[in-house]
Amino acid sequence: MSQLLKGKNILIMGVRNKWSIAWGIAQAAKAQGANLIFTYLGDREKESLQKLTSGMGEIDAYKCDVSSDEDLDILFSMIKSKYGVLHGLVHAIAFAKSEDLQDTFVNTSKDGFILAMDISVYSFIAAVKRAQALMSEGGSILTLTYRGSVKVSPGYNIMGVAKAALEASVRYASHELGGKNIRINAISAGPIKTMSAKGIKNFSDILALVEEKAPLKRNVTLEDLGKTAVYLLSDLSSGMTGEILHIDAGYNIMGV
Ligand code: NAD
Ligand code: IMJ
Repeated sequence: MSQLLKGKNILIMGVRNKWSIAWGIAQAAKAQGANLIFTYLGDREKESLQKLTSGMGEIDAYKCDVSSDEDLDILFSMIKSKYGVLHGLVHAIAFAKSEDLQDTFVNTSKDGFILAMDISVYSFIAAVKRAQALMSEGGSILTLTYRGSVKVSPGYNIMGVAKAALEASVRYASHELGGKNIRINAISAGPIKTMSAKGIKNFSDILALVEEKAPLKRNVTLEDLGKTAVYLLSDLSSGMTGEILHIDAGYNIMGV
């Protein structure tokens, strides 16, 4: 078995349960020999993470609500004192008020806008700022986005605007950190049934449509995303930064 991530300290932010994209990425990275460090949002997520990682040996996990600068500061100072160096960061976090994903886009409230941008975009910038200070041997940072950033996906609303800002943030941060050999990319994932897709109107119709129209005639899996994340986190992608990779069974290339 190859060990593409052997000896690399990789921070994974965004595991909520076994369906989380972050968990798919964590499993793939672990299989390639990475030393994983996790963050969780609250007690519920902590318990679920403990169950998931119980077979992985000793694993560090820290509480981090990304809306709290204090949580972020404590997290990265703990990582600095325990590990010294960070090689990878996976940001798989998004949140908007459920009413803003149900009402019409033009009814987005100011506080709903600020919340979605804070949790789904600023958290990425805040984590990158702290992570890069620990990436003294170079590094790879990745985040998750969705096609709703560039095409209208009814109901995605403020999250589409947030993902557009996230993708632009990937480009601006890549430009600034390239000189330190820190690469930053995003995976634009096809729809996957996670907690963040639960309760979304017509989600099974969307999955069925992708299965019918996508070149690969199927939806993507956590394994598809995990394998791409390993590529991005490893030296295999050494020449790539600032990129948005579509891992969507080819759906995005289709016209009518
Ligand atoms: P998920 O619900 O499993 O993950 C979202 C995570 O965000 C959870 O772990 C949750 O605890 C965390 N989170 C929310 N608010 C937080 C806060 N204040 N502080 C810290 N963490 C917080 O769902 P997922 O689908 O795995 O989502 C991961 C990423 O993938 C998101 O950025 C999402 O937009 C993106 N994405 C999802 C899909 C999809 O169809 N599921 C498609 C493309 C992109
Ligand atoms: C989310 C809303 C509307 C349409 C959607 C989605 N489609 C897909 C998603 C078509 C694929 C899932 N996605 C890509 C997300 O980024 C989801 C983010 C999200 C989901 C929720 C649901 C529960 C809640 N707040 C949320 N905030 C962000 O209260």
